[in-house]
Amino acid sequence: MTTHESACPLDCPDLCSLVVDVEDGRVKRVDGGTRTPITDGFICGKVRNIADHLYGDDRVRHPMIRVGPKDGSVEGKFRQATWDEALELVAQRLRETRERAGGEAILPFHYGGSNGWLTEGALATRLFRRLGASRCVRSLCALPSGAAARGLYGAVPGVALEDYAEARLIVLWGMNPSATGIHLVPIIDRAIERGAKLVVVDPRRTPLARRAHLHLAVRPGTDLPVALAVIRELFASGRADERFLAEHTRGADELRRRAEPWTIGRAAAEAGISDLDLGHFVDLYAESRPAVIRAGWGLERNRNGGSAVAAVLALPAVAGKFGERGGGYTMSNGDAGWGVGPEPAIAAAEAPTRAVNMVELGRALTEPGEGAPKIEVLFVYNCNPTQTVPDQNQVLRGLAREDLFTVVHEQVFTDTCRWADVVLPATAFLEHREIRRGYGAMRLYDSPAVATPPGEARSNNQLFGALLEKLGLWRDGDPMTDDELARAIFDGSPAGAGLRDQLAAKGVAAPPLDRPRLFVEIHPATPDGKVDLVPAALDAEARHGLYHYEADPGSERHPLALISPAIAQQISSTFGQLRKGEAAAELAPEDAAARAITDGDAIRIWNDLGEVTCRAKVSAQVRAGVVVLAKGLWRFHTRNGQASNALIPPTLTDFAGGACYNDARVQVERAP
Ligand SMILES: Nc1nc2c(c(=O)[nH]1)N[C@H]1C(S)=C(S)[C@@H](COP(=O)(O)OP(=O)(O)OC[C@H]3O[C@@H](n4cnc5c(=O)[nH]c(N)nc54)[C@H](O)[C@@H]3O)O[C@H]1N2
Ligand SMILES: Nc1nc2c(c(=O)[nH]1)N[C@H]1C(S)=C(S)[C@@H](COP(=O)(O)OP(=O)(O)OC[C@H]3O[C@@H](n4cnc5c(=O)[nH]c(N)nc54)[C@H](O)[C@@H]3O)O[C@H]1N2
Ligand SMILES: [Mo]
Repeated sequence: MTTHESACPLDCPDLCSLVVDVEDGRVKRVDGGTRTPITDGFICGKVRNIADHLYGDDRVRHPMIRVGPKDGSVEGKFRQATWDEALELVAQRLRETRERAGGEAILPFHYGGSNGWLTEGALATRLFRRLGASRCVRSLCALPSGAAARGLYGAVPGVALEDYAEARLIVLWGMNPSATGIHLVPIIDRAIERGAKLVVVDPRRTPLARRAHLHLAVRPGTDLPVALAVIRELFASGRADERFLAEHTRGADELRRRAEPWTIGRAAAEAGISDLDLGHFVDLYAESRPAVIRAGWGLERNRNGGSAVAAVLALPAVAGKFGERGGGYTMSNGDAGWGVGPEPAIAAAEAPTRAVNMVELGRALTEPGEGAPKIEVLFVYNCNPTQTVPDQNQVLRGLAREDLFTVVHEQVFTDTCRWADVVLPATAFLEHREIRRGYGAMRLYDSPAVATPPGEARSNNQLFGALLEKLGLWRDGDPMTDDELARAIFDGSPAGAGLRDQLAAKGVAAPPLDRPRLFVEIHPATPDGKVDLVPAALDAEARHGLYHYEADPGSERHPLALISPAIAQQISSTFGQLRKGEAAAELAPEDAAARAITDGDAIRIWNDLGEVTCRAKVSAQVRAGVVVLAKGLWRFHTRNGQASNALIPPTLTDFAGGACYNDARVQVERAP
């Protein structure tokens, strides 16, 4: 038995440090380490049990090639192949398609939220850039949030999660850390013990909402008017920090003008909350110092998402909450001033080939549009599009095309693999090296492979490196091995040497400024160093201008808002194969009663895009008018094999082209 230090690169803000016991190349035990300050020796159940994922029955162990028609079934549809045969087939299809139809007939499809600079950004990107393939716009998550945060503040980190212990008021806005980043919970506990107040803005009574001093159970997609009303009221009641606004921001008058229509009463009515509660929130926020807003991703996943994030992030500037530990906001902490990135490892320039927004995959595969080349090869890695992309039925219609050649590089046999022409076995973290920086915890790891991949699994870089060579797209001096790629990343800029030294000495690197405070150690990274409250670029890009509210898309036929939040046992669809048993959709007691639905009934949830049949859970934790069906469900979790995405429109956020997962509007009835 050997024991190794590692880190968890899965898509979670916490970036835990791990201690891993390995015997005969197999992972035996995983526990929390102490090198990430917030991990503090404990980790989530998902990663503690990762051996079930690594060595379970669903693991893809060998390459497989399709032998039967594409109908989504598995039995008799695949045969085992050697890597040589599979690689030759894939290389030949890529070569032939590019020569005949052009590179843009090839679409790489990858999200890679759970991947770092070695397995997301390196050789795959180089291969597809050199092929002149279509570009995949990675829009499943965080694009509007990132654009809003950078528009207002530039590329700077927010409040360190450790510093929440110092806050007197913590606002969790569209964020459920009890499932999605559990290490913030004990820090919030400590703050509460020291007298801090907690406010939660969420359509659900999440575990922390149950303990909050104030829970604003807003209707999905109404955060923009709520935040604008807070801004309006702060100005109107003389509680805006006019001195701070004059010195450190631009656009305050314009923001105030745009917030003007949103009185407390009007915003509260739109959000379906009481004016008293909203007024109470303004008072709490105005009076508390330090006050911190943890903006989650629940905020962005609707038609108003970009403007909503921008308005929420404007609050600490309007109220003058910066300048002390535990005051301000946190969105993503990915921009912690690392000064290094994956581009030098990619070593191939991006060309302006056709861009396909991931949200629109179904349409791109079935109706490419005037003049756009037809997609003939789809190469899926680091992603499970049948379960995570909007408009599941259109995606499935696209994947069912017999003239589409689909390659899926995967760890486990996901529902997307069912539609592949070639399935290739992929390694998981702990089996390959990874370089990853956190987007919550501000740390960076270079974690070695510590376990032997089962079967014939190969890493992304092994796969894409082999294809670069086979296709003659390899060039002299290209970094190819993980060592060479890592060297390119750290040698690629002056900051790299210091990070490498830290990694060598401590196994973890901290950014140049640990726990930096905005307006103390760091300043907005905007061109003039001020907070830009109405950034011109976002205002121009936004569908109807920044801070414009688009009304609820509900209708009489489809009155209920379906939301699909994260659950503790999975990361998006990852680990879903281990969660046996049928999923339940939660609905509020009044909505259930109106439809004669009782707990445990089979129900049908539908709209014009599709339907899901599953079990009902009648729950007082959901506000009226809202149905909850977890994100990332697998086909076996529901009675008709469909997931929430069967009901989610492939529409885009007001700016930055993000997914509108929480804009699905549905009707529900007892299943016959
Ligand atoms: N265990 C676990 N951890 C994860 C993940 C996972 O799947 N499982 N996913 C990871 C990823 S990819 C991400 S992006 C993060 C996401 O982290 P979070 O942002 O915490 O997760 P979500 O569940 O997407 O949304 C948070 C909350 O927003 C609420 N919500 C939905 N619509 C609205 C709305 O319109 N307004 C407001 N105010 N709230 C709304 C939901 O009820 C939910 O409680 O978590 C990461 N961590
Ligand atoms: N309905 C609904 N859908 C959603 C959301 C929602 O709120 N509602 N949220 C969205 C969010 S926040 C996100 S981030 C996306 C995530 O969407 P996806 O990127 O599709 O994420 P996962 O479902 O985790 O699937 C990732 C897959 O990559 C594989 N993988 C992991 N590492 C490697 C590797 O090194 N190599 C290869 N080849 N494969 C690897 C995993 O086994 C897994 O099957 O989902 C989105 N989908
Ligand atoms: Mo995400």
